[in-house]
Amino acid sequence: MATTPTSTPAPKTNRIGLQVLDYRGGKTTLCAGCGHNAISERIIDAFYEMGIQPERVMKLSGIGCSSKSPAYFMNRSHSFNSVHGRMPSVATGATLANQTMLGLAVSGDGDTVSIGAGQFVHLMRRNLPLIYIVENNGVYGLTKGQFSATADLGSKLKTGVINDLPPIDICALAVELGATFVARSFSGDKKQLHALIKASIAHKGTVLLDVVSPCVTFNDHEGSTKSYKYMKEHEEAIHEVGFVPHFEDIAVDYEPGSATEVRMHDGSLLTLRKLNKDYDPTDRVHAMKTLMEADARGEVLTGVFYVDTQKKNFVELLNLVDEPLATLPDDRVRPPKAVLDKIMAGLQ
Ligand SMILES: Cc1ncc(C[n+]2csc(CCOP(=O)(O)OP(=O)(O)O)c2C)c(N)n1
Ligand code: SF4
Ligand SMILES: [Mg+2]
Repeated sequence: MATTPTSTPAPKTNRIGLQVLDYRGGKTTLCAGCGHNAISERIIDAFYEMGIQPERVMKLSGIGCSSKSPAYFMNRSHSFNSVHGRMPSVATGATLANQTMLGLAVSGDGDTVSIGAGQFVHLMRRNLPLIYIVENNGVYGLTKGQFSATADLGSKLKTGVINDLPPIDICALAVELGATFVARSFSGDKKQLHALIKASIAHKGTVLLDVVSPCVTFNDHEGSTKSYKYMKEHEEAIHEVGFVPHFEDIAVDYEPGSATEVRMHDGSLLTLRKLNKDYDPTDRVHAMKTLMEADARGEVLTGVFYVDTQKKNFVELLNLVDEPLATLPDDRVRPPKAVLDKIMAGLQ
């Protein structure tokens, strides 16, 4: 009897014809269940869905388990592991050398606000076009779990040591310093994190995404305030986030009157589902107050705290030429001899 030939369905592709496999990286060497692994998965999905050419992405990180994670996604992209806490200067240099690239920085709480605090604050105030994800577990996971500068007051290490210093709230710091898209999520909140990363890709200034990401080996025990259990009990979303890229049909699933829409630089819309009907993500003072009040209540607020799509970014401020500086020929980057001679003559 003749058999009917069966055709294998074509693999699913995104708007630039790539498969999700094209966005994957090496096999993770992080602990099974580490929150950082879940964040890598969300990065893969978001970049695939947004149809970003992997070769246009530069992955930047410092040192730590979190900073190792760029090896586990988008292995067709460019990548640079800097010295511990010094990634912001590498990111700044790379972005200025080639502004056509999309910078994706992944760092840890230690890398960002312990050893790296000095570099971090200047990065935030420059509003460099860059997505900066902090995989925040409150400890130095890679060096066996010492407290970082985001560890909560009174939280307990596996060894029984209690933290007696107040934490740095990375989101409040970023809002204060001038970042123009500041949000928090939780590594286990698939839907919210996915939407936030997609929205970040469309923003043209500094995105600071603080993602609470439990360290299952050194910070997931009773007494820790960055554990899965603690987060599940204390997480409060300020609004439901849905992101509608401009190249997809706008699927509306919100009740009129209960949503705030923020138009991104590239025309995309960020839809914020407000649970708290008064929350306005464009009000910087209100963002600071909201974060401080949540802190006083011991709550972990998630969602978009602050968005400013009007402020000039660092590349615009410097008024750079459109072509990447890295590929300009010598005669376009060096002052002509006549100009140098004139300067020299003026010094005599
Ligand atoms: C100059 C320098 N100081 C200290 C270290 C040791 N060190 C390596 S990673 C790390 C902390 C990493 O913590 P975090 O950024 O929170 O990443 P995690 O491992 O928790 O993801 C430290 C202190 C180092 N590598 N270099
Ligand atoms: S030590 Fe902690 S942060 Fe590092 S890979 Fe393991 S679970 Fe993740
Ligand atoms: Mg850490």
